[in-house]
Amino acid sequence: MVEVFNQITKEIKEHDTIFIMGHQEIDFDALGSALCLYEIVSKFEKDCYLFLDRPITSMDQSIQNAFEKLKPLSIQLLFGHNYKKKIGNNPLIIVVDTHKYERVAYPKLLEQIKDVIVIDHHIKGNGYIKDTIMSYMNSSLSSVVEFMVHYAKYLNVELPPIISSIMLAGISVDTNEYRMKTTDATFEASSLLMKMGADNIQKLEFMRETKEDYLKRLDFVKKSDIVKDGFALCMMDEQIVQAKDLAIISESLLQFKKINAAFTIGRLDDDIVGISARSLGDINVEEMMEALGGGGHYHEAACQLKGISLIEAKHKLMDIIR
Ligand SMILES: [Mn+2]
Repeated sequence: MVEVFNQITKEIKEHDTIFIMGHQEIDFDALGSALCLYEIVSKFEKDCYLFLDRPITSMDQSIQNAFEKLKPLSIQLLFGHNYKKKIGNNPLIIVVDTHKYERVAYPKLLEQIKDVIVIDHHIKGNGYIKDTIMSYMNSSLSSVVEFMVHYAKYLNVELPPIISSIMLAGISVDTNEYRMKTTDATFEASSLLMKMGADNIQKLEFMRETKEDYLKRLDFVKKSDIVKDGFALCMMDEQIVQAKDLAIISESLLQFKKINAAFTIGRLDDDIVGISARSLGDINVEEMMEALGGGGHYHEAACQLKGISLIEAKHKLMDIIR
């Protein structure tokens, strides 16, 4: 790992302006990793910007709450406009928590700036960002936060407690509360974050949902079917939801005995249907989702299908399950 840290540090030092970008619909792992990196870059006295796909007011409520708490830190944010003046002479983009061109917060930025570093923990799939100056992809990591916390420690960079708390939330979300992809290194990273001032209560506060959302989800869990021995499927309705909503339902289904794989299908946009897949044991859902143009990890993966109905998406999925 030390070699990777040194290589990133070298690149940061050799550039003047650093743009940090997570994926669209930023989650706590992407946000926590980006913020940690932002703190690191700032220590090298470089101009640094966190590039987001949308204004904070149209983000997920829990992410909005996090940004509210981040206000005193005056982090420089960009939203896909007015960035050209900031590019300067010698810019670098660091992409975290995705390696797919179309998934980054603002794909256009990748056309404008040629020096790109990718740091991700998903299994490499199609549509990855080509021509990077460096790419560190390690699918044995629970989250990118797990990597970043060690990088901060290596450089002796002290993180503000609020950033540590957001990073801890990142590990919690990506592991579904230490149920998936969790190794000794995941607990070690969490322990480091607590030592750096992460507040577990604050983390829980970030992750709270409304009672209405909880009951709505329960209703879908109730309506899910066993479509094959050990395979559960939940069909949502036409209401537009976020990708993470699908993931949470699939994860809920895995809590039950005799369910070894769970799939949730729902509408992500007027012409996009999403499928979120979760599994236990030797069922590789990454392969299944990759067959539909998606990707992810062995035990958790997803795909997005354009221009088809929920029922058509179900048929495509059933073909693969069978
Ligand atoms: Mn992640």
